[in-house]
Amino acid sequence: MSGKDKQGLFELYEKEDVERADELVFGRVSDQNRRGFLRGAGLTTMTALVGAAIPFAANMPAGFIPVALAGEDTITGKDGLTLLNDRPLNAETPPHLLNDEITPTTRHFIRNNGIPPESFSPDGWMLTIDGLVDKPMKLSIADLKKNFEVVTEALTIECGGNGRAFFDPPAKGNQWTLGAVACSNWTGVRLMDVLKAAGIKDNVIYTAHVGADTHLSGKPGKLSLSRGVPIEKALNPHNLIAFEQNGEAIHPMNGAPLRLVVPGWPGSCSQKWLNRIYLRDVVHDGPKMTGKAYRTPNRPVEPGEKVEKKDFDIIHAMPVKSLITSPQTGGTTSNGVVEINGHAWSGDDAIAAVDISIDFGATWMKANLGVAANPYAWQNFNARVSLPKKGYYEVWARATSTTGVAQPHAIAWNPKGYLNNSMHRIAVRSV
Ligand SMILES: Nc1nc2c(c(=O)[nH]1)N[C@H]1C(S)=C(S)[C@@H](COP(=O)(O)O)O[C@H]1N2
Ligand SMILES: [Mo]
Repeated sequence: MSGKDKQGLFELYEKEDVERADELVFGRVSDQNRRGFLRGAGLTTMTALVGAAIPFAANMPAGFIPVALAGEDTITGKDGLTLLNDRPLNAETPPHLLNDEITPTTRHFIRNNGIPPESFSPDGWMLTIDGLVDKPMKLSIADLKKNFEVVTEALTIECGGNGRAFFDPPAKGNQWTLGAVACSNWTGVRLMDVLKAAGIKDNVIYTAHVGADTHLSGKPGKLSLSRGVPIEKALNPHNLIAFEQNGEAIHPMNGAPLRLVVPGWPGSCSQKWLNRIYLRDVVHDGPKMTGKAYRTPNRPVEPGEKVEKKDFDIIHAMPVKSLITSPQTGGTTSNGVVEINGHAWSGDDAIAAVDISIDFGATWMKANLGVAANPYAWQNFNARVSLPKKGYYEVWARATSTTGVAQPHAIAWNPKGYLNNSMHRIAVRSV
């Protein structure tokens, strides 16, 4: 990918590389099509960005960027998200907007690697199951609903790069702070049931997932991301092929009309706009499966150290982590009392405890810990703390998993900035 491809629209237009920007938004601008009509994938992206349909989009001349976009972060059907990049669209949720036990669709983060498909229509959407199976299948969403048990579960999805913004030296990529995580209700069928119906051949070791989004380059057939998981993980009963998010159609930017949800592992395993799963007898090698993508060093490294490809391993389960969602950092209390609320989660494990400190980690108190709605749902915690006198405090939260692993104070640095599970700190002033 060239440096230009990585730049956002605002930047490109600002640097007056208008043609390039147009090409990215409107598609290739040929001589006949000099005006770069806004349509197709460009229109989908632009519509999502401005937060409404654009009735006169076809009149929009090349080089124009909607006025509404200047300084705006509105995305249709999303509320209060922070835009990190517009091409591809990436937006995270501020922690205090993640306070709900079940994340509303309006607050579910967006992590796109490419350009979403133009049509999110469930009618006629087909999912192919093939590769090393006894009986390759092509299933409509109606077929999925008819032939398999439909279940609803609250499932945590966290991007592998959540927390990247805090790495020093910095890591390239979207500078996620804390909000590339969500726990929505997902309705669908179990991946396990569908794979078993197709008949998993004995030599299968890995899945491969394919979605209908296209690469930023616009090259036909070039995928932006195609990841997979070991077949043992794929057979976990909590992985869903989902067609509903919080009881409604999936949000277009969260993978409508059909997506995988593989909770507990990097969000990238949860293919959006899912149209094919194939089974393989080798570790899948699709885009973002190879090289250093979604991999961390398999030995301790120093911050900034250059690590060779062979010393990286594919990330499996996400680490133990917690997030304080109330109060909002920077808040004040006039009676010294602070009601703390948040969530904790840990890859394939559950949470055993969450501890809270108001004295920079010198002493800790146990938070009340809720039970998960189901395995792979985050667990809520709450605590009431009294600040002894007026002044500046930090509230820290530290989760411990059922396997006895706790969150660290500092980031275990890695070159690509993955898996930052250091403790969440918020500032509170007693006034
Ligand atoms: N087809 C497709 N699926 C995808 C992606 C993508 O770019 N294309 N991004 C992945 C990544 S990296 C993450 S973290 C999750 C994010 O899901 P969300 O955008 O619904 O929050 O989707 C995953 N599934
Ligand atoms: Mo991700």
